[in-house]
Amino acid sequence: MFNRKVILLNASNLEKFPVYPYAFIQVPAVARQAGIEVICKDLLGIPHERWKQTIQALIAQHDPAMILITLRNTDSLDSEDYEQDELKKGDRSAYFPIERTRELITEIRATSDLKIAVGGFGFSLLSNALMQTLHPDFGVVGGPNDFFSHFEQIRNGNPDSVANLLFFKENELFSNPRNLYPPLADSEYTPQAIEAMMDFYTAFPSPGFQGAPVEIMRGCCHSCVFCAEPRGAGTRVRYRELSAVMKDIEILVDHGITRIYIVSSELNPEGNAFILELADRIQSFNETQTEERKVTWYGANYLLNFTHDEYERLYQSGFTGGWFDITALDDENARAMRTPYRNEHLLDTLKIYAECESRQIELRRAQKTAPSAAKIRAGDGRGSESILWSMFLGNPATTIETIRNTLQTANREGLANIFDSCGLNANIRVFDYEEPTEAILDATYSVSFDLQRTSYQQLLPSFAYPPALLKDFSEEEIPEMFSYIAETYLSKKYQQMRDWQGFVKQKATAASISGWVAELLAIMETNVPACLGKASGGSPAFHELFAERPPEGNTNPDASQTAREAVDFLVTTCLEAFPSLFESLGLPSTAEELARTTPYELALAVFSRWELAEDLIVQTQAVLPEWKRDLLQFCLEAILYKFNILIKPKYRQLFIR
Ligand code: B12
Ligand code: SF4
Repeated sequence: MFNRKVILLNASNLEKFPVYPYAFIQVPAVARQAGIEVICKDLLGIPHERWKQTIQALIAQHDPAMILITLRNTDSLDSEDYEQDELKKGDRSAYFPIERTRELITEIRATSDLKIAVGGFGFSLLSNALMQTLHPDFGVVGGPNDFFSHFEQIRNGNPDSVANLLFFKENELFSNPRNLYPPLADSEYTPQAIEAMMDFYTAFPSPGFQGAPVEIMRGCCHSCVFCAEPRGAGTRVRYRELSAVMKDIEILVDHGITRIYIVSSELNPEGNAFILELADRIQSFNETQTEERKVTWYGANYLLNFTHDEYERLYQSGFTGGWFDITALDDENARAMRTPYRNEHLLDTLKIYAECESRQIELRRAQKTAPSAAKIRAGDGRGSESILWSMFLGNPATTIETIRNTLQTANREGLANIFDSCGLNANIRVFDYEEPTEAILDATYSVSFDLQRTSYQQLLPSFAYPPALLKDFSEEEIPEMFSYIAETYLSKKYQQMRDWQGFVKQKATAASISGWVAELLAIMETNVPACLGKASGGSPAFHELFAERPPEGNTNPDASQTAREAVDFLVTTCLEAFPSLFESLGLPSTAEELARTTPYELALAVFSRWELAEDLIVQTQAVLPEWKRDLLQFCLEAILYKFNILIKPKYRQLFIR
C-alpha cells in the first residue's frame, strides 16, 4: 500500500501577472474522490538555487507517492514578453515555462527517485513534443480522473489502459486514447484551498486577486484557428452541474470572496440558455444575501449573441463583463480564421453590447453620486467607465483589404463613434496544430532563451505578423499602424489625446494669431471668443499659451481649453470667410459639414487627392495675401490634427483600393 499523498508543483507562473493555478484547486478535488491528497506548491518567487532544498523539504514532510507538475502555459503568447527592451522597461526576466519545468524535473531527479507526472493546459496542447523534451515518467492530457482512479495500477507499472496517459516503454512514447471528462459535479473548493489561494495573493499582490476561478463548462464546438480551447479541452462542450457551481460560490462567499472568475471556453458557445440560467441562480442567491455577501462575476470570453434583455438579466445578477474574440469586420477574414462571427449579426450585436455597456456605466455613475444607494464595492469589477472592444486583427489571414473593409464598415455603422477605445493584436502565436501555411511559416520567428530570433520551433515562443501585411509594412510599422487605426478609426480615443496647447505653440505665435484675428475682423463681422480678447490682442489666458513654462511650474488647466477655443474660432471663421478654398481642396467647406464628418471620411477625402500632408499644404501656396495663406495652412493642419489624420503614403491603401 502506498502513501496516498502526492505533491503538485508549478514552475510555469508568469512573474508579471501571478495567478494561483486553478489546477491547485481542481486536481486535488479530483484526487480527493480517489482518496488521494495533493499538496500544492507554486515555485514563483523561490530562486532556482533553492528549488532542490524546497523539494527535499516537501518530500521529507509528506513522503509522497509521486511528484506531479502542472504546466499551465507554454509561454505568454505575447511577443512583447520576448523583447529585450520591453523586459528592461518592466525590470523582469523572460518567461520560458517549458524550460523552467525542464529544470524542475532535473532538480527532482537529482533529489529523489520518485516518479514524475506532468499535466496541465500547456502540456496538453503539445503533449508528444513535451514528453520528448521534458522526459517525465508520465504525461496526462486533459482531465486527471483516470490517472487518479488507476493511480495504484500506474505506480505498479501497468499504465496501458489508463485514459489520457502518456508514458515511455523502452524509450518508445505511448499515448493512450483520450477521454473528455466533464467538469466536477461536486464542489471543488475547501476552506484550506481558499486559504492557500489567498495566501498566494498576499505574497504576490500585484496585480493581485482578480476573482476566484469557478469552472462552468469545458470544451468548445467552434474551431477558431488561433484558439487552443478545442484542442486543449475538446470539441464537445461539457457543462458543469449548476448546483455544483453554486455550491462553490457559496463556499467562497462564506470565506469572504464575492468576486468570481467564471472559467469556460466561452460563456455561451452553444447558445445563451445555460449562462442565463446560471445568472438567474446567482441573482436568486444575491437576493437573499446582505450587501457585502452579494456576488459579482465575469467571464473571460463570450460570443456576442445576447439581446438587450439577456444582457440586462446578466447584469442584474452581478455580471461585470468579459471579452470576445472577433478578428475583423470582414466575413472573408472570419471564414479564414473559422470564427463564429459574420457581419450580418455581428454588427447588430456589437451595437447592443455597446448600448448595454453604456447603460451600465451610466447606472454606476448615478450610483456613485447617490452613496446611500451604493451597490458598488471596491474591487468588485464594476469600476470601468469606458466602452472597449478588441479584435485579433493581426491574424494570418489579414490583408490590406481586411483592414480597409473593417475601417469602412466601422465608419458606416457608426461603431468608431461608440467605443472609447479599441485593442488590436499585431501578431499571433504560431503552433503546429494550427497547420500554418508556408507563407505563415516564412513569416514566423521563434525566440530562444537568450532572446535571439531563430527559425520556427514550436516549443519556443513563436510569432508571425500577417504575411500579407509584411509586403507593405515592416514588423515595427504594423503595431504602429494598428495602434493608429485603433485610436482613430475604430474608437474615439484620439479625441482624448489631442494636445491643443502643444499644437498652437508649434504651429503659431501670439502675434500671428492676433494678426489673423485682426485681418478676419476687417473683412467680416464675427464674435471673437473672450480668450482671444478682441481689442487688446489676446487675453492673459491666451498669452499664457505661449509662455515658456506654465505659471508656477504647473500646467495651466485652462490652457488646453483656451487653445481649443482659439483654434475652433479660427477654423470656423476661416471656413465661413473662404468656403471655396476648402471646397477646391475637396474638404468640408462649412463648419456644419466639418462637425458632421468623421476621421474616416476626412481620410478618404484627403487620400483621394494627396499622398503627403505637405502636398496638401503646397496647394495653398498660391493663395494671397500672405496672412490668408498662413491662416489657411494653420486651419488645414488644425483640421488634420483634430481628426488625427496622418497622411502617409502607406496608409492610403487602407482607405482607397
Ligand atoms: C481563466 C484563464 C486565465 C485567467 C486566470 C484567472 C484565474 N484566477 O485563474 C487570467 C486572465 C488571469 C489568465 C492569465 C493568463 N493566461 Co490564461 N487562461 C485561462 C483559461 C480560460 C482557464 C484557465 C484555467 O484555470 N483552466 C482550468 C485549469 C485547471 O485547467 P488545466 O490547467 O488544463 O488543468 C486541468 C487538466 O489539465 C488537469 N491538470 C492540470 N495540471 C495537471 C497536472 C497533472 C500531473 C495532472 C495529472 C493533471 C493536471 O487537471 C485540470 C482539471 O481537468 C485557460 C484556457 C482553459 N480553458 O483552460 C487560459 C490559458 C491557460 N491561459 C493562457 C495564457 C497564455 C495566459 C497568460 C500567460 C496570458 C498573459 N500573457 O498574461 C496568463 C498567465 C497567468 C499565469 N500567471 O499563469 C493560455 C495558455 C496557452 C499556452 N499555449 O500556453 C490559455 C490556454 C488560453 C489561450 N489563450 O489559449 N488566464
Ligand atoms: S469560440 Fe472562443 S473558445 Fe471557441 S474556438 Fe473560438 S475563440 Fe476558442
